[in-house]
Amino acid sequence: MTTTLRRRTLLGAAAFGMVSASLGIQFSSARAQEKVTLRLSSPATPTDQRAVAMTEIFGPAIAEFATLEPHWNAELFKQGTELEAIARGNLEMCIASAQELATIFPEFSIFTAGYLHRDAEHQKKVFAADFMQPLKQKVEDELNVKLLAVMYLGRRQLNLRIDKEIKTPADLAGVKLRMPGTDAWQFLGSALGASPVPTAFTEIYTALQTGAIDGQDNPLPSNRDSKFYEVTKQIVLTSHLVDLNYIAFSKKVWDGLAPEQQAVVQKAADDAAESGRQKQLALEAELEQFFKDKGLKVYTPDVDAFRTHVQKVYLESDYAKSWPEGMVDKINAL
Ligand code: KDO
Repeated sequence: MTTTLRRRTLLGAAAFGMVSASLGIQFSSARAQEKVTLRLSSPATPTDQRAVAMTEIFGPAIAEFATLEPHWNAELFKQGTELEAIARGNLEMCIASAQELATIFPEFSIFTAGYLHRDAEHQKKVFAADFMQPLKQKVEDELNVKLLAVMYLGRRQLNLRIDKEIKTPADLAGVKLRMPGTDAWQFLGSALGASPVPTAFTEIYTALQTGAIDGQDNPLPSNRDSKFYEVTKQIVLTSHLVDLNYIAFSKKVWDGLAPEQQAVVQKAADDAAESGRQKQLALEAELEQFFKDKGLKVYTPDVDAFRTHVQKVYLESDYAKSWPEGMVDKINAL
């Protein structure tokens, strides 16, 4: 129901965006010499490796004909509203999650399922696979958004302010686990065995500090960047989601670029994603010690128990009914 309503509103917005798009193209060709401004909005911190890659690699690579204007910490648009802003023609770029896309295109919920992607390399292969093409095309045709590249956010781990040792999903019963606001995220929290609480990324620190939540889940680099270790006691290495974001680009702006410029934008996105991926992987490998030095307990639970439970919950869910036929097998086979 939520998905249907959101889909109608957004696809309407995209149609409106198309009208202003044609105006925009005339406008931009009239001013062919002027640089395009690409406003990018994301809740990521400026020190996040995705942000660093966009600022240091993507921005300079397109500088001849476009200016990247990034807005971090959700300063321009609230987390989860960015795709709508692009569809309406109010924003040019964002770093979108599959969970946000799944609110409009239910088939994207496949990428929100716990223990599906194996690692960063697998995630990259899935994005490049033939079976991904119709999904990308649908987003482009219906929402006016181009998904240029997949960014590796990292393996999500539980990060709790409570002392209780967590070995299996049963140990999370009653634990108030912050998850982002969309249904697919909330579902992941329940699938882990916890009681999910919707909270925006920018509000996590205070919610942990005041005890409004018992914990949150994010990859180790995000936990360090946002200083969650100051207000939590433990990290449980569940690795329950090899998380991704897509570099999302306004189709309206894309269509106004010359083919050579489009090629430069595409390469810049690929290069930024690759650089961010490598840096994020390196950080994940070294940060366990950082958190231990900060006095947190860091340990591995019974990951098989989590995997078995979470996969079963997803396969039996309504989400699985929206997944393209045979896609789980194709993903697993890669
Ligand atoms: C989060 O809200 O926990 C999350 O990690 C979800 C991601 O999809 C992404 O939006 C991320 O926040 C932000 O980019 C902040 O790092």
